[in-house]
Amino acid sequence: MADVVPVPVEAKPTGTGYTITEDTTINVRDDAAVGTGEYLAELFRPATGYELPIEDGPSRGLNGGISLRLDGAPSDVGKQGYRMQVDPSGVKIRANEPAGLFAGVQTLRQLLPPAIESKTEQSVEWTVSGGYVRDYPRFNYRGAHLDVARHFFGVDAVKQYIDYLAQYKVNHLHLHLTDDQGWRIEIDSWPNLTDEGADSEVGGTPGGYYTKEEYTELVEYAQDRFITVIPEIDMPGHTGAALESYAALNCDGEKRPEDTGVNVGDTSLCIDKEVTYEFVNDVIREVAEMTPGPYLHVGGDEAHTLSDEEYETFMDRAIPMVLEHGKRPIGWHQVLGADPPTETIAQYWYPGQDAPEVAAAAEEGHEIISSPASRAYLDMNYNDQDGVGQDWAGNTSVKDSYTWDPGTFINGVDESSIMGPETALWTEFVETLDDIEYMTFPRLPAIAELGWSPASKTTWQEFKERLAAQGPRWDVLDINYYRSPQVPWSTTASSRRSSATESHG
Ligand code: IFG
Repeated sequence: MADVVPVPVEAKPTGTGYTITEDTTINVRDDAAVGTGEYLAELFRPATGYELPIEDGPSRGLNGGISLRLDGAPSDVGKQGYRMQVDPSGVKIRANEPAGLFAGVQTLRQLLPPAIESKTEQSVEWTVSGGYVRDYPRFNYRGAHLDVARHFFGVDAVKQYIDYLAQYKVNHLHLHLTDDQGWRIEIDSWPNLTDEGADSEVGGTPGGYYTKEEYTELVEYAQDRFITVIPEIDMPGHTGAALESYAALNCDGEKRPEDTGVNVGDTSLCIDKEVTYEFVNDVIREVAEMTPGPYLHVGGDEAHTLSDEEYETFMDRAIPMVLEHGKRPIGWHQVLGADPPTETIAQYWYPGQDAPEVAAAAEEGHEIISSPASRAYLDMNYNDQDGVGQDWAGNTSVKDSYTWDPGTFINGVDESSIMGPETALWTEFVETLDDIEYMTFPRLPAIAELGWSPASKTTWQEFKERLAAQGPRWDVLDINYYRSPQVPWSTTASSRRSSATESHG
């Protein structure tokens, strides 16, 4: 029970545990739990080599089994929590909702030896130590943002990222789909966005985009793991790819040249043109239609070419469109400058703890997602030697990413206004899945714990031991993680290939 990340609310070792054998069955009585049963079976079959049949009804197997049920959970574990009991008769996971069973499966996964992560059969005794776990999240929202505009990452890479999020109980994936360097989502009514605006990326390599079918494939893959996709169409700034694709969207009527650089803040849609709002409405409508989740992110950051009035004029028209198309708007916290409707969520991203405009907005009833660049921006380098990212918010060590509290970080914002933490991985200099893994591990599991576990149980001295115990799992999963000297990694961990580690100034 000792090494689970995120640390559970309550975990008590009891007597003898349970060993998974070739006779083990997975017992699922509720139809809504079958998907999680199948997920669990697919997770454990490769390394164990066992059939792990899924049966409905009480376990008929001789030596018990793993049972997932939607009754019998204490009400205080809520919609995302679970209760787990491990004893010689088997593993019992109980939850009020399927998401809770899924969280319990992630914990069970970590109670087995690291070899369980292997894709090939391992001769290991698959014993789960006896115990009782009662667990549920501190914040209902635990997010991870991925910038697929600066560098494009295809469906397989994003699915892999989704698997990493699921492993640590992160339940929202914010996809930064558009920026100066690329438009990554097909919009039928404005085809040039991807015909012209998707064929490059930072550095000039080919880029790419998601067709509507591919985007839907990602949404469904995430949903099967109880992860909600949040699409971001960054506006009115960070719109270079749209301005390159359609001359009409530019105030001067000229297409903007292709951008393969890393500047920020020098682009904007043309606030005074009616065609801009037709464009925005069409894009919001089509993105909303292909997004089952409740949120649509309008960006709103770094519109430095606009006056406050121009920015407010734009947001006063764009945000109601999000609401009209049935979604709840999110914006980077600059959106508050337009005094948007209270249901607009502000995503705080500056590095410091003082943000009076955010505190005032929280007072008025806005909810806040906490993504301070000094803690949660995974594109920040670990230190002056290691990382493929940036350092404008300072280097962010593993310890920096853990030793803060999303509930209290922003001065004057009460925890009750905080939806939860969200990591952000910007990809100006992050080019490969290896780079993504290097910047994400170990810092994403650290922040995932801050989002899930009780604040009273998140102490660095204790966490770093549990984090070290994750290393052998990441080795088996072949994750290219940064072996931070702050973490007492076990010596058995194999030597790691590291990513391009020159840091970018
Ligand atoms: N700020 C920009 C991003 C990206 C980032 C890199 C936000 C909201 C710096 N905006 O973060 O586009 O360039 O760390």
